[in-house]
Amino acid sequence: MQKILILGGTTEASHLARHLADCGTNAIFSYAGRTNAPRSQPLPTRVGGFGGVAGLVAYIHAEKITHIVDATHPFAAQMSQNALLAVAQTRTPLISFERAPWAAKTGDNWQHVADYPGVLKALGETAQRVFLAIGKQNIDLFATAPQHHYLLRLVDPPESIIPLPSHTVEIAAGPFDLAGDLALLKRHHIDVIVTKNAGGIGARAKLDAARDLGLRVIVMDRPPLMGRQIMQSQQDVLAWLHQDAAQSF
Ligand code: 3Y8
Ligand code: NAP
Repeated sequence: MQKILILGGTTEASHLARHLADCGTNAIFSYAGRTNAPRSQPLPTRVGGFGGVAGLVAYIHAEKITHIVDATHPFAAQMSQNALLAVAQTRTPLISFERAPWAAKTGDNWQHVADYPGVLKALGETAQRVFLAIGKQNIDLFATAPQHHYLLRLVDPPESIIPLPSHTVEIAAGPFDLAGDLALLKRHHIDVIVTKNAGGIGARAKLDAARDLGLRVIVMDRPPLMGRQIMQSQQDVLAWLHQDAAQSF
């Protein structure tokens, strides 16, 4: 009897959950519990960490999970790493459902960097108005560059002091659209955008808006994670689930 665990938190995970629910598939959706009110899912949902690799192994056994779809964000590297290590012990089939990285188009003014120090270097010394579109988990790294004004878009109101002398907070959860992000960039007189190369459709509006306004974009490349079987479309993931299920009977 197939029982699928979806490691979620992305637009693709939500779309997959909708499809599996509509098909009456036996599946569980999992959130880390990072945000106060995550989008409700049409599947039974668990919220919170598993407790590392050992916790995930125990969960797989306790819930009799037969397949795992890692549909977490490309920058959720720890979760993806833990899933790889857990299934090495449980021998549970695992697929990574990860959207393709964004690629610059004609008219884009992008600078690729590998990490946050690279972002700070690319920002330079001259004070600028920066749309720091990276969420809240790494804001404090920018306290070393207080000369800039930072626009922060957060899912929930910050619970602690933002260590940036000049900043504005906008509370919003995506997916975002072009009109909204164009208005945001104009309203805040943004000079440069900082983004992770998340890929997908939910966060790309700011890149299209940047192109329209001729703004520079600093793009953080994804953390490398070896040893995963990656699929970039829901169709391929469903085929993998159906084919593997057929084999397991
Ligand atoms: C808790 C679930 C869906 C999924 C929607 C996608 C799109 C909108 C765009 C900007 C960039 C950012 C951030 C972002 C986007 C989607 C997707 C995506 C980027 C929710 C969600 C959870 C999270 C966690 C949150 C992080 C933060 C990152 C904000 C729900 C809304 C910046 C990533 O406050 C915090 O601690 C937020 C933490 C991890 C990155 C960070 O480091 O701060 N996502 N985002 C998931 C969980 O608990 O397991 O609350 O409903 C999901 C989505 N966020 O179902 O429609 O698919 O990527 N999420 C980035 O891309 O850089 C915003 O503002 O332009
Ligand atoms: P992370 O750094 O890779 O993971 C940190 C810990 O959070 C994991 O070790 C695990 O805790 C727990 N965790 C992460 N994802 C989980 C899930 N789907 N279900 C249960 N536990 C989970 O993760 P992150 O970058 O903080 O991302 C957290 C969530 O936000 C994920 O669902 C991700 O898809 C979503 N998200 C992240 C980003 C981003 O920019 N990072 C963007 C959009 C959405 P234990 O070790 O205790 O099991």
